[in-house]
Amino acid sequence: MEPTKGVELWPVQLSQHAQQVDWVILAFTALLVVLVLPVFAAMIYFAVKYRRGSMADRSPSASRNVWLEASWSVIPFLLAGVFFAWAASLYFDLFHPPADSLGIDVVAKQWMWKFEHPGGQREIDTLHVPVNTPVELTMISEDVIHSLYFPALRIKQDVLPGRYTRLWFKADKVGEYHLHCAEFCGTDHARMGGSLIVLDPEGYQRWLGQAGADTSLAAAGEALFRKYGCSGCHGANSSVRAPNLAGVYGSPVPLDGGGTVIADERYIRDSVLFPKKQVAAGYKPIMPTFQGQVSEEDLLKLIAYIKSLS
Ligand code: HEC
Ligand SMILES: [Cu+2]
Repeated sequence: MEPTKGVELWPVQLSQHAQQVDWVILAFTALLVVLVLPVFAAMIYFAVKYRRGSMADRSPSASRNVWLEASWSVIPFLLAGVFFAWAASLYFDLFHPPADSLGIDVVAKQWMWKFEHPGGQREIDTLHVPVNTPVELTMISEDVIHSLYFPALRIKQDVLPGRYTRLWFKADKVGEYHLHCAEFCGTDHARMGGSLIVLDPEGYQRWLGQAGADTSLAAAGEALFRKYGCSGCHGANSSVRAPNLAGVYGSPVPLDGGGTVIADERYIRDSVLFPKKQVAAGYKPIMPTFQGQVSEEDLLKLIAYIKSLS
């Protein structure tokens, strides 16, 4: 399958979400035409009627119709409100991935996209996913702001340094589609793209096998957990008083100085890079920072490992 070349004004609709986005755009365009056409018609009509030298009656109108005047403000306002609600609900969908989504990690850097599958398969600038399966991307940048854009899915999300962002989709057609960086990010920004390859489930399994990975993300994370000395403090038979990380992912952690925080990806990443920022209640702030030592990819592996302990 060749990716479509040239300008794609109306790319294929690769998901239900994409169809709905197109409906909003089409309907909103139709609404604008309906609202704007009478205005232009009236403009042309009055321009002709009251042209210089015409004999039209120019005396001020004696009557006023308040209801008519109010209606052309209120009706478009209400119609725009309907569109606001419609588009907002579509937008909110983007923040509610199904619980059974396939999680794939994305690390962006000048100028490439690195994708990591849970089984440890890695690929660059090409993303293989199974069809009809919700896929959730956890994304972070190693340098500047990038933005991952899938035209066929009608979704786009900034990828930031220092903070995870997410994107989810469910592609419903097998094939090869474009992905792009949609945020100007330096010299080779224009070349920071690649393909999204949607495979049937067997094809995806076959691809996973071929792509080959020695270890799953979580297992690679476990090795790093020892390499960086985390296990020296957090391990079962450590003499240091440090929290046991089993089950911590997704649960509330009481903090020193009050308050609690849900231990999500952000919290774990921050715990490793900025341990003093949020200290778990009942512990001394003795954890050293690993800033500058652990790469974003390794952080994602450590997180995969800590998640796997739950
Ligand atoms: C010198 C001992 C030490 C080392 C080494 C260490 N930690 Fe910690 N860690 C702690 C202590 C003590 C806390 C609790 C206090 C705090 O939140 O800073 C903690 C807290 C955490 C938390 C928050 C857990 C919770 O229940 O809130 C995470 C996640 C974490 N560490 C992960 C790691 C990872 C990953 C590494 C290796 C890259 C690591 N730690 C290395 C001592 C250590
Ligand atoms: Cu970029």
